[in-house]
Amino acid sequence: MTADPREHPMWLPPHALQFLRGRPVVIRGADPLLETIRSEAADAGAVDRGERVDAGTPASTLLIVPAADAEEVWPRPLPVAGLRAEGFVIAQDGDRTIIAYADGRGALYGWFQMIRDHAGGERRSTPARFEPQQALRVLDHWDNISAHPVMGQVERGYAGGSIFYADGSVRRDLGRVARYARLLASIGVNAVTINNVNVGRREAQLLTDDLGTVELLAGIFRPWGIRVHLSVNFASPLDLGDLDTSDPLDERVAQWWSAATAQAFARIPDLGGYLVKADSEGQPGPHAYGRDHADGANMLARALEPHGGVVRWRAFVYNHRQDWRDRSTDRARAAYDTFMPLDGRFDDNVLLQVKYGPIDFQTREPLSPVIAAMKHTRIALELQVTQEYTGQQRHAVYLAPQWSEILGGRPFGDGGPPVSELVRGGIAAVSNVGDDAYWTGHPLAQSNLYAYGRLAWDATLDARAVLSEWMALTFGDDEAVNDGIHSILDDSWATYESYTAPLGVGFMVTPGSHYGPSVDGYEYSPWGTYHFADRNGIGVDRTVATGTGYTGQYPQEWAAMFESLESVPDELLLFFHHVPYTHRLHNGATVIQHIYDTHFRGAEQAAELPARWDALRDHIDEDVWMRGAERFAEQARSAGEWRDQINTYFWRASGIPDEHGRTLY
Ligand code: GCW
Repeated sequence: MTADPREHPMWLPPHALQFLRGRPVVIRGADPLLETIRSEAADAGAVDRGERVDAGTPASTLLIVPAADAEEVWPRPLPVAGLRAEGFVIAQDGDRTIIAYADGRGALYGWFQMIRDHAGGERRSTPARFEPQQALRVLDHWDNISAHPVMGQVERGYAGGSIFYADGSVRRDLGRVARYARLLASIGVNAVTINNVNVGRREAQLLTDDLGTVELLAGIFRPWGIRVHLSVNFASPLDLGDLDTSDPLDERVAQWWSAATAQAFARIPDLGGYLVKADSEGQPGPHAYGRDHADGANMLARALEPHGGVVRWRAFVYNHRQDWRDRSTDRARAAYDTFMPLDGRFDDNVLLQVKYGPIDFQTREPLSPVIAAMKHTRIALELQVTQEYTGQQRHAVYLAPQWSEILGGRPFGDGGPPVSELVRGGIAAVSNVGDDAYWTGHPLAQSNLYAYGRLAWDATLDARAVLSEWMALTFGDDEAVNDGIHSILDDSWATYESYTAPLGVGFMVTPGSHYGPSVDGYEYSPWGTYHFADRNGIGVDRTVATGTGYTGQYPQEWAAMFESLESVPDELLLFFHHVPYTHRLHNGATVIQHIYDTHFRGAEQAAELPARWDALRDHIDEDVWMRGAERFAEQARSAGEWRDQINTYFWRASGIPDEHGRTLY
């Protein structure tokens, strides 16, 4: 595959596979994905030895065999018993390596694990067994075919246009999509949604007149074990068909979906299913007909069921035409209030896709209560790799520590299961990739894409270790780069949090673009995200005792922890409570002094980043370095703006000066 001159490689550039040159390889099995491995091996210059293993097989051979053959070709027993789908075992004996796989995807994932092992200097003298925690690991693209007048081509995309579409249709050259598919396979992603959840008229046609595009893209992803999903518009029978309704309980509507779905599967037999944003932010849904979300989701699920497809129905549903004067409405409550009464009513092939927090991908939010509450529904967790609220790929923010915290949260208390086990319907995330030369705008934002796949596969992986992996596979073995980027990214989420909205209150961003500070940007808005700051205090009272009652949506352990000022974690204080500026945090500081301290410190840390990046100049490709330098300058500037607006706003509101007499305006 030749690279577009305007495209820099992400991880796994050709030299990362150089160690395979001349290496004998035995690849056994008939799965079509083995063809992909054969051509990877050929590209890397490995020597194909066919399928036989005998006395003549060189000692240094790499064996890729079905798990059932392990005993025959390997001198010692391997832990292959009951290996689950997509799983594999890797072992080494002297110079010989074996990948014993469960199925084609297992073989492919084993291949990439072997490359990761090499880059990280990992030896597998003790055999290691790998199986994904989640069966579905999907990236959702918010790509439009024709550019949206306000949002552009990729909604909340910070890396240019779509890699799939240009000039109103699918791109003629899909080489980059193929390279993307390979990278996704290397991190274990096994599904991709190819269009935005806000489905315009043109995009809705992907399911009908433009199935050819879906077929084309599915064909590019297929050799990498990746199934394509479609975002569909609930009103399609009305908008695209010749029906006068899209009522999910109308037999003709169900028929329409069944027929359209059958037609789609006839051309794309491995289509993954549908993703649906219904009755949310202006998208159509079952409410127009007095039906509920279970009626809507099940109707689509029944169309998909005979073909093995799933419907991912999003729980991101709230009133976006709220009156700010109405203090009884709380956006955080909305998903639970809407969906909890439906628990147990969804068909088996419905996955309820829930954003990690109750509001909207904020830098800091408590976990969505829906995840623990809906015990009879398969929940899929939704993360955001694209940095809508976390610096828009102009600020370097490594999100894996946030995801680790989310996935490791235990809403039933320390003895209960972590989120990664409560979630049984898979992990989804919004992609951060576009047609930008560096793929993700900020070159370091590639680490988020990488880490997403790795954590969706195994939520217990250490975020810092994953970052090292990404660097080894991207920049090779260079200690200066490794140390330098760790020093930039390890605490970058905390740094970003410290100079933006304080203590879990969220938002305070410029309306519309969501970039940069605007303390009151959403304060009187119909979108329903408020901070309620006045001269005495700040925060949202979401307690059962005196507030909106939101804390009552959690299992008792967390409900009690959040309800009380004694036990609420500092970083979420203002999400749950309205307190005076003089309220003391567990760390001893008053709220107002904490705001000043974190904002001065955070902006200072951001101001140090350009110099840290400077130090790596001779170690990184010049163009990549230049792009980074541009971004770090912007981050330093923007962090200063955040600091000054937030600090000044709260100084003016509270009249309480900074203890250290630093500059306020
Ligand atoms: O965060 C909001 C974004 C919208 C997005 C929506 C969603 C696709 O601002 O742009 O729409 O979330 O998740 O549906």
